[in-house]
Amino acid sequence: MLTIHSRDHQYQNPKFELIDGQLRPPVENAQRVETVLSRIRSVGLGSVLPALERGLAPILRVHEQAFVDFLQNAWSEWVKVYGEREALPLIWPTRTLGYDRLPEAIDGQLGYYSFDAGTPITAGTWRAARASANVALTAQQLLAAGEQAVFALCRPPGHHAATNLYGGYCFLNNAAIAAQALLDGGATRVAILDVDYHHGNGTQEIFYHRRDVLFVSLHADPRVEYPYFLGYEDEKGAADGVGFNLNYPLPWGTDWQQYRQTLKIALDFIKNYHPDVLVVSLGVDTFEYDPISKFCLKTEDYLTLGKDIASIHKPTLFVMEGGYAVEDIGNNIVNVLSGFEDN
Ligand code: OKP
Ligand code: ZN
Repeated sequence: MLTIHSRDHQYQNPKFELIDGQLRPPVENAQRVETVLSRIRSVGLGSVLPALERGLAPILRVHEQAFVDFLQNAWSEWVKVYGEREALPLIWPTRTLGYDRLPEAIDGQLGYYSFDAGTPITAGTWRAARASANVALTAQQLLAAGEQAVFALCRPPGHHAATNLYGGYCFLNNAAIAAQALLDGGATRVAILDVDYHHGNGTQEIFYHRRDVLFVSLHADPRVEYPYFLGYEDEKGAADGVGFNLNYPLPWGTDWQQYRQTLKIALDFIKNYHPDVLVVSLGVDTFEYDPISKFCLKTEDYLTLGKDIASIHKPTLFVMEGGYAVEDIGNNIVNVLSGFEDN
């Protein structure tokens, strides 16, 4: 299987992130990609190719222009006021506070365009986020040209980023951008299977009113887990999209046997949708030793996960999302990909 990769991921390198009441070394760090890359090379998964620049057009098919402008300029606006330290929001337009005015000050704009304070913007965030989208788009092009499966080694991740919101370490929604590009390149129906531990609220929002993209997600129950406010089973899509959004919240402690029962149901549903292409939002933070998560999948289970995904026989684009057990993320990701290949 081909892998697409960009060195520019390293420009997202915050010194700290705000997590659980502390400023701590970021769990979403550059080492994650290096571990995956070295595992890909040591097992000989296939060639690793660089990302091609695709410009803003495919990004703007998914994200609002003003949001993209904001991401591009946020750092320089922040530095003018506070100097070169991580840009973080401290106020949000929520419930009975106004919510539809875009303030002029950077502090107000950060709140307007974000949904958490755990996602620092740094000097290189925009460069890294753009490169990550290009990684997904380069993989998408190869798939459109006839590859059966391609791995987009994206960082920063994307599935929490919505039309005009960033958060959850995500700025641009790589999987959604690739899915839209697949449609624009001639596909009629695209299915997205999100197996990251966290609900892909951004991907859900982007396609919620549409039936040309089916979004199916298995994740920790938002009643007790981030992102808390979306990802419930009664969110089934709206307007034309009713019936084309499927959430499977699972309890803390879910192991492979329980996970797989739900996965089979999800894959059956995807198969009956008859997609031209499958996009997998591939997070491995379902791992038993993930530092921020509470599922119990083991390294060998990821082989079976890949094999199960292959069983629906669709051209498949794997887009990397979360996974924070830095030592193991390489084995876990590559197990999904090699399990897929030797099904
Ligand atoms: C991004 B992705 C831990 C709080 C962590 C942020 C989670 C972002 C996950 N108590 N909150 O979906 O892997
Ligand atoms: Zn996650």
